[in-house]
This record gives sequence, C-alpha cells and structure tokens, in this order.
Amino acid sequence: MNRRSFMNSTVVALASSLVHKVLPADPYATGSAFAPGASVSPELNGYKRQWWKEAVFYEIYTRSFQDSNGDGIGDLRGIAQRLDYLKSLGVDVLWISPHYDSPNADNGYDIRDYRKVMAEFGSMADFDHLLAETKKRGLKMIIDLVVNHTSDEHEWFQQSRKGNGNPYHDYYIWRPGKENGVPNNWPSYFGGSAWQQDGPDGEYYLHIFAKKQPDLNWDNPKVRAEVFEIMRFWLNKGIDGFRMDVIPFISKDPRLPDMTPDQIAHFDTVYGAGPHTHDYIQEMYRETLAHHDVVTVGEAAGVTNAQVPLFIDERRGELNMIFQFDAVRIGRRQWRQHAWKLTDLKAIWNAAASNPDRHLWNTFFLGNHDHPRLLNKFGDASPEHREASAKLLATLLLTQKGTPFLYQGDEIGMSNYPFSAIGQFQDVEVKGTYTDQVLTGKVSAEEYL
Ligand SMILES: [Ca+2]
Repeated sequence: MNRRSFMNSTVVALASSLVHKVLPADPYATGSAFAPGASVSPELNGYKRQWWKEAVFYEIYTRSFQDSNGDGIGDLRGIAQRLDYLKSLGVDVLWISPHYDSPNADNGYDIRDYRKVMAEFGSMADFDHLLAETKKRGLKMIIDLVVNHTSDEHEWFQQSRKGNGNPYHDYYIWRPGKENGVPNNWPSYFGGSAWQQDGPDGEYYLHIFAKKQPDLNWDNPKVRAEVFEIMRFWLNKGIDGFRMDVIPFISKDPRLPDMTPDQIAHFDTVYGAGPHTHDYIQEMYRETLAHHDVVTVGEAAGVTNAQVPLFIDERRGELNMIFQFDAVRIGRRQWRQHAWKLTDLKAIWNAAASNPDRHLWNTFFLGNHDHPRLLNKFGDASPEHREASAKLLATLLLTQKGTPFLYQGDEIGMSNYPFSAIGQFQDVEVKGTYTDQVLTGKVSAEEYL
C-alpha cells in the first residue's frame, strides 16, 4: 500500500519544494564542511557545531518503501533506486529499519544473525551497493541497532536454552520460578508475563517484548564484547551511525524485584531505569563510537525529562540524541486514542525546547513506523484539507529547534491505511492487545480497530 501510494502520488512536489524553501542548499548539511581543516566556526549560538545538528533525517521502513524485484516486499535495491529522489527532497541522512536476518516475529526487530542481511531485503552485496550509492550522492546512512534482545532463533539463544553449563547460558537472563510460577511480576510490552519457561532446567527467561525476543544479559561482559564487535563490523563498512532500539532497557536490576502496582502502571519507566545503563552506554561509546565520526540516536522508551541529560549531555560520552514520545503519543493511553488539546502539545514541546543547556540537542518528529500517520494524528486527511495540512505539518517539522526526522511518505502527504479487519495487521503488539482486549470480550472488534 505504502509503495503504490508512493509511486502514484500526485503531490510529490508539495513537500519537496517546501523542504528546499526551508532548507536552501547548505554546505554544512552533508558534513563535508566539517572535514579536518575546513574553516567552519566550531560554535553557533553557543552550541558546538555537528553535522547531525544541521541535517534532515528520513526514516525508511524498508519493507514498505520500494520493491525492486516484484515480490511485493520493499528491499535495499529499491532504496538505492530512490536515492536521487531523496536527495532532491533535501534529505541528508537515511535511517533504515532493521535489515538483518530475522524470522520477523517483530518485523526485523528480532535478529537472528547480526552479520547477515534479511533475504527478503537482498544480500550483503546489495547493502554495500546501497551504502556506496548513498555516499556517492553526499548522503549519509544510519542503521538500526537492536541489542536489548535477539531473536530466540539466534545461535546464542539456541545454545543458551540448552541449560546451565552451556557457555552461552548466561548470554540471557534466566531465573528459576517461584512457588506461584514466574520469577517476578514483570509484564511484557506485548501482553502477559515477561517470563517464559524453557530449557531442561525448568528455568524462565526474560523477554520484555515478545516470547521470541529474549533479553540479552548485558551484565555478562562477553555479551557486551559481542555487541561491540557487531557494531565495529558495520562501522568498518562506513555506516554513519545507529538508531538504537529501546537502548535504556539494556540494564536490569539483578535482584529482579516485583513491581508495585504503581510501577506496573508505568512499567516502561522501571525498565528504563536499570542500575548500569549509563555504564554500559559509556563503555559502548569508548569501545566503538568514539573512534568514528558517527551519530547515535536512542529510542528513549521509559526515560523521563529529568533523565534525558544522562543519555545525551555531550560531555558524558554516551549518545548524541534521543527520541522522546510524549508528543507523538499525546492522548494515547495504552492502545486507545483520547482527545487532546493543542495547548497540551505546545506544553510538551516547550518543555523540551526550553532547556537552556548548550550541551544537549533535541530531535523533532511527529511520527515513525510505530505510530499513525502524522496527517491523521495531527492534521486533516480529508481530500479537502490534505495538501494544506501536510504542508503545514512539514513546515512545523522543519522549523523547530532540534534535528527533524521525517517518516517515509510524509513528504507526499500519505495518510493511514483504512484497516477493517485484524487479519490485515502484521504487528505483534496490535495482535497481542487484540487478544487481551477483544478476544476476552473487554471491547468489541469494531471499537478496537
Ligand atoms: Ca522485493
């Protein structure tokens, strides 16, 4: 659907021209002016200049972007075919969704092999070709790093589940059950307990997300070394950085205490406040990122405003930017969308933008692959107002303080697909919540959809 709309759209020009008006050709935007010896002021308005602070990022959800071989699935060759178009929009940096080998229990966010390309998306040669073509045009490309968990089909987990004594057992978080079953009351994002019994010892493994996404044990130094080696593998290919999936969750309290009812209501903030998160991110920075001119943006699930500087203060050597979701999730409670006021939205943005600290830098975005189309959420998708609404939102996106992240298709005013049945969804969270809410009779199928 996305792909066809992309091809057939008649309003490609709308945001394209807009981007150029808002962002005239800027010698700083592609980073070339930051090469050693370039005569660029090191500061602007008190901020240290960095290429990624002056760039427009564009997220590509590969599966639904551009199919190059007619199998109906977007792929890396398809992205390469569209690079001139992306360049013409004024985009500087592409972020591509996970391209790794995966059984796709969670659309690629469950990785089976970190050094192999998902067969549906192409081959390693296709990845190298895409990266080379990107660089040829002065564009940059960042990739998704999904290392809070792996797929249960990853070789490490296949070994780990063989039980105590296997050298990979401690790559994951295993605990014996209690009298009542699971080791504690931690919930999974996708419904039910975060524990699953497995293996010959009757132990349970932790999965904050799906059962097929066991959480890695970052307290094991071997795990950290493996992750850093994976990062080096891709950095050495010349990628320009990483978007880090649920990175605040990598450290867990090893005592694994039960959550209070209040904590369970906001369990993401518990998962986002592990005791060694910052130690591990700083170690990652020292071991890998510090040796390359790259950008990092962390998905700040469960991070409060007060905790933001811990992740991105440039003096700490952790991440460059994070995504916070207060604005894109405004009015959302669990899966339900409630009414919200413009003043509420402004208050969220004001809170983020008013931070006077010159050592912090924000992202600005209105949607991504996990959220409804910005046109439906924040604008008016009716034929009468669609174009004006899309232009207005693009203007908003591209004129705020912070690095803008566009989602594919926003520049042509794409709107939500009119889903009418649960069978049309291929999303583990949508299906899990449907099971929790509809199949138990709490709400009707019509209301849920
Ligand atoms: Ca394809």
